[in-house]
Amino acid sequence: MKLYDYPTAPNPRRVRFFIAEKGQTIPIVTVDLAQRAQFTPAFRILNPSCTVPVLELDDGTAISEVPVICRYLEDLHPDP
Ligand SMILES: N[C@@H](CCC(=O)N[C@@H](CS)C(=O)NCC(=O)O)C(=O)O
Repeated sequence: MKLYDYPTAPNPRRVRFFIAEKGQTIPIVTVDLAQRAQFTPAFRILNPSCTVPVLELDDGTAISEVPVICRYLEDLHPDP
């Protein structure tokens, strides 16, 4: 599982806070929004909306909405 992130962007920060509150660690892939990396062909395949965050599962599934990512992580790690 990987989280596509950009350090100063508010929406991925919401997911990082959620992960931290859960005491979990998820590998981060930085998508440099300042360099327009969200518009590269490879990233468009992952998320056609060209936004972060994206949670990529080990089977290649990509989740690109903050509430859905958090609900997925909550199901995986209900405690705390
Ligand atoms: N639907 C997404 C929206 C995420 C979103 O708007 N992300 C911004 C960063 S905070 C983004 O990636 N912007 C890229 C751009 O505007 O090109 C969510 O709420 O999870």
